Amino acid sequence: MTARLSPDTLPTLPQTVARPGYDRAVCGIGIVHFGPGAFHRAHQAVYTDDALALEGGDWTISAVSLKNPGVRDALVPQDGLYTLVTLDRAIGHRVIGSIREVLCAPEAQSHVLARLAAPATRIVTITVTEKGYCLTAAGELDTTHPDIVHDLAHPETPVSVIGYIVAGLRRRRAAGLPPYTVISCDNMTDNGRRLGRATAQYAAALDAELGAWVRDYVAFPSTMVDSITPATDDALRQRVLDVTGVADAWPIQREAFTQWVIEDRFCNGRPAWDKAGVILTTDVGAFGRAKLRLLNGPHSALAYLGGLAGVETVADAMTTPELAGFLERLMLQDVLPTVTPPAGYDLGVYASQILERFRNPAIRHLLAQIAWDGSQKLPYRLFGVIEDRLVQGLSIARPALVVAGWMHFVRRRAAEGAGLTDPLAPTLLDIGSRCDGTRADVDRFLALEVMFAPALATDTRFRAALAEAYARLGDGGRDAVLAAVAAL
Ligand code: CS2
Repeated sequence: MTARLSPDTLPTLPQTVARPGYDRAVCGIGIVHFGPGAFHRAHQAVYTDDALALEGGDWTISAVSLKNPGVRDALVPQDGLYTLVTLDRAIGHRVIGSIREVLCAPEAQSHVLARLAAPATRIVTITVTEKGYCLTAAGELDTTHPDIVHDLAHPETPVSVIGYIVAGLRRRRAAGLPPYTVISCDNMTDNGRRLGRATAQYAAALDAELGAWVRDYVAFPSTMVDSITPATDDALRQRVLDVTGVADAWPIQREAFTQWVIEDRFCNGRPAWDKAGVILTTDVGAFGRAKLRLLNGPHSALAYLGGLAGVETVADAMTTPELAGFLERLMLQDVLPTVTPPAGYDLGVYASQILERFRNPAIRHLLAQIAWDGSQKLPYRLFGVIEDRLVQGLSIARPALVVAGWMHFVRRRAAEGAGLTDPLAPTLLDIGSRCDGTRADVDRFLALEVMFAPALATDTRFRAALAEAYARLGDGGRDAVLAAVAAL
């Protein structure tokens, strides 16, 4: 039988596979992470692994899933170890050791709450994707969200990430302990500010004094996170087995490029992340907007327009001349003028590096994966570009084609009876099934208030551009889509 990756089998790995450069047994847990999916394990856990190797300290991670036991089931038998494969011209293999505990919250609630309340816990990091924050289109806490309704009624047995953060802070305050820094690592503009406001709002709804304490003493730095991380597949599992000689139930793959910018605002210490390549700065906003608009927006453009054209991966879309040309024009002509460069940045160089990363032939990044959760992602990635261009009286034909592409995508999924991975799936599929290919379809989608804030949904230029773009895409089939992108 093939041996499993574990502390016992680590010494048997070939020398070409890097391993944790510190004694895992002596580094205590100092970070609780919510949402240990592929991105966390490709990104923050790796920076922390580097920081531990450089400076040690009690900064290992307790990784907490809010719903599914999958990560716990895969990683507990491996004592939290997993393999990271970096895909570039040269392929790198490395075992990451920074995760020391893996919990599934619904089955370990008191353990999670005790971990949050422990004096040694000084940072909470989060990757729960946009939908996990339970915010309205205006960025406020959505107090009608079922998870928030539940948590406000049962604050000691929460289900939402904000519910957990506050339950932990409440215990710490009662025990006279300092709070932890809470770090959102999801792709949202001003993620820290949004999370801080929503958390304080939730805490105040439970107890006004607690709300004030959260506002005054808890740090919520904003961040920009970046590293393209395709979902794990069987080919990766096989590669890891072939290279390392041991089985890893859940290895992770990502591109070699990685970036993490954190607003330098911590209320209870931090690991030596700066020495591990993290940029600490006073203004993350410019980095976040540049990345969301120049990388994630174009990613979504490929996901919907490329997906409708029957293209499977980002790299394949980049070798389809009509799509690649459209993408470049979208980035350089539409998005770039709306972005203020972070200090010392040349946005032209930044954009061409992103295009180069999209072309990486070593990565099979499925467009279908990026297409998930469109109702949550598009507002952060694209609507700001549209709003800024409208203010300046500039054309929005190309960004509108992306939104119209998403509408055709939803319509097609509904027509095919295929599901949709999106928290609004039932509503979206219902709209999609009522679509008849006319301008009225656009109105049906625009009525979705949780996605389209009123100011945008009622803007006549936006409505007209969308209607035109929707018509341009015709039946949403390959020929019509390629002709539409080539014409703009
Ligand atoms: C992608 C991102 O799936 C998606 O929506 O746009 O996950 C993207 O790959 C990362 O943000 C890159 O840092």
